[in-house]
Amino acid sequence: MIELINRPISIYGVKVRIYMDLKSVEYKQIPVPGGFRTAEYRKHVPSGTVPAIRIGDFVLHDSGAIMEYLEECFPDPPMLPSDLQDRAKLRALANFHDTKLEATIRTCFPLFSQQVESRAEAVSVFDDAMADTMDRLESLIDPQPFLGGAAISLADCGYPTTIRMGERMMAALGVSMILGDKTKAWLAALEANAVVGKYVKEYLRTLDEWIEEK
Ligand SMILES: N[C@@H](CCC(=O)N[C@@H](CS)C(=O)NCC(=O)O)C(=O)O
Repeated sequence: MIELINRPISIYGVKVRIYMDLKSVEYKQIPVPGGFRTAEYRKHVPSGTVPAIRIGDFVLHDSGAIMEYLEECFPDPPMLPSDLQDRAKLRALANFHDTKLEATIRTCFPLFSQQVESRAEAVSVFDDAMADTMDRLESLIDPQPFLGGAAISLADCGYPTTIRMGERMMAALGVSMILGDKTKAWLAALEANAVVGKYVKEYLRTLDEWIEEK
């Protein structure tokens, strides 16, 4: 049995869960052994990050590596195309989620949990960074209606929840996310999928509770 070590607030955890459910991969979600950011957890998962999977003695962190590993274990239905250049393009799009979109959204977390000296200025810097990131995303994608064509691919899985999370956090800070037309149509197609729609709704409830606590 695959154990998925996860926390409900982890956007990377939701990405892996969407992927696993779309593939019908069986797994059991378990809480972080020893607790999040503890020395105990790092004995189990040295990177200290969630999500991670455990299959017997085999432990793997990093959502992208986990999905690539599972894609090789469970090739059907394929969630990466067979053409090498198409595969490479989709991997680059999947990485843009982690290295640019989520990375930009992450910069606003301190605005929720710490006293920031010049709050209005910090929000404005964040707002500009998000506009730039969303503009890059709009130029990068050509959804048909998904990133790899008619079926949801591995590269699609991270985006719907993260975009909605960014939108919610920006609204809580008094600014708005600007979505391009291609991004809007792609998001609508993703959210129309029952698995994706369910996870996005569930995640936004968890996020609202988190924002409320801050
Ligand atoms: N690239 C990693 C990022 C995972 C990540 O940053 N997870 C956050 C929670 S959403 C985390 O575990 N942070 C704890 C830490 O870095 O100490 C992935 O794709 O799994």
